[in-house]
Amino acid sequence: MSTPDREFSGLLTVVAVAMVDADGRVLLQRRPEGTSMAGLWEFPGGKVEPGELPEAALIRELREELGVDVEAACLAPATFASEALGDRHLLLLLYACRKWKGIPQPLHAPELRWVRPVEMHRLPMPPADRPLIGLIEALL
Ligand code: 9L3
Ligand code: MG
Repeated sequence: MSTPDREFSGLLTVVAVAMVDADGRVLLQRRPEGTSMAGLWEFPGGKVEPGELPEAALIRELREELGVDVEAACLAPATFASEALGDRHLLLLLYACRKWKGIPQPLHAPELRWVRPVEMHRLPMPPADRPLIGLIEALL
């Protein structure tokens, strides 16, 4: 059998980032049609591949999804959340980042939005992301 390890563990590790700009706004992206949780506003990121370090996965995802370059030293572990996902569990690791190279582009998402933490409460977000808002508010 060639099922990857993460299938056996039942745990799907996902990394995401709260990019914070000089005005204290945070970048959210809308999940595309045809994906799970389409239309919901999420902290950008994605799955950690087997054997990949979480920070390396996030650097890869940010290049793919937003076209920005981030250094590992600029990724501060912020908090985490878990969510039941069918017969598996999703573990979402959230990093905070205040420094990157390039201007974020919606390369995968239909839309990006810079929002104040208070505005996040009104946006529909995936269940794992929602409990992270409070920490981001406290951080800013
Ligand atoms: N997910 C939830 N919140 C997030 C991210 C980046 C991802 N901030 C969930 C949605 C999918 C799973 O994690 O169920 C994998 O994400 P992706 O690879 O589809 O981005
Ligand atoms: Mg993604």
